[in-house]
Amino acid sequence: MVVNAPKIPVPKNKVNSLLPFPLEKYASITPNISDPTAFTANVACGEPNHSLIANLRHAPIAPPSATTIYGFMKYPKITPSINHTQVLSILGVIMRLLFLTTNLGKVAEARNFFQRYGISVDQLEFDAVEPQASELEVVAMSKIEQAAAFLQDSEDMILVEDAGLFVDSLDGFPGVYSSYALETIGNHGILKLIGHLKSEDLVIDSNLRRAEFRAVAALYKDGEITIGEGVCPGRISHDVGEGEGFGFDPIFIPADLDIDGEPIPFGEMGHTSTHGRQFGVIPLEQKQLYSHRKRALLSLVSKLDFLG
Ligand code: ITT
Repeated sequence: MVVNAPKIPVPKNKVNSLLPFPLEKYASITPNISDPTAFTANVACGEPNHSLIANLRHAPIAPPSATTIYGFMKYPKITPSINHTQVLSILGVIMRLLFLTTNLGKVAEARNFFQRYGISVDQLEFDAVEPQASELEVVAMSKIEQAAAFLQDSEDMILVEDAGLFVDSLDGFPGVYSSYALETIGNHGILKLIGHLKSEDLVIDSNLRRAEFRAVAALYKDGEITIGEGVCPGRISHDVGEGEGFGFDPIFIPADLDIDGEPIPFGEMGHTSTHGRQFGVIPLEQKQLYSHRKRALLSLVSKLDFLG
């Protein structure tokens, strides 16, 4: 589908790299049918193979006057499947996400995750009231509602994410009381509580000490809230392993993963493994392969059309 090239003023502050010829020289603009927020435009002059990539805020079939062009750049290959976020990120137009959390470890993981989408993550800190609820999702939703009042730029997004460690033999404790448990009894306290659960047999030992991290992530954008959930099964170690990690990382050993990145039962040899090491002692990049937070964010992103 080809529409006539519109004459549109270019917002200079959004221009990443302007091609050296006037807008009237466009030959055609080809909307991206699979993604109504993006299109490519071929240029009739200039160096061969140079294309223009722009961003259409509304549907491609909208009249040209409804078009917002964010910028232009040399793009040697037209990629029909390019999506809104990729266009913005190529153009250097960064979307901003405010992460409501007091935990810098969580901010680092979210930054690592969102950078591939061209989304910057800033920490948002205020005294949020945390409801004493038994569901992580209720806590996350309540925080989003409180944080929405602080939004200064309506283009920004807000992220909250609530996680907890659930130990099988303790009926899910500390669960939603994870922060409190960490502050009071700490990692050594958790080890003491299950200190009697051990076996020479690694599979039996692992099953006795089975635990999982769970995370619920909620993202607010344009008045809508999207929720994603993630789980990371594993077991509690016998000692505390210090390193880059935070919170319960020093006592949590994730289950090995199969070739598709899915957790497998204890006793089977995994395609990906920490070889019995805790989250606390492995680098962040490695933790991301297993992380409940990463899984919650992936599930969230899969529900967001604009991230494609
Ligand atoms: P915010 O609520 O301000 O975001 P928080 O540290 O209280 O920060 P959570 O409520 O999500 O974060 O987490 C509850 C506890 O579980 C807290 O003590 C965390 O340190 C710990 N925790 C969460 N995710 C973790 C992870 O990936 N690794 C280790 N511990 C984690």
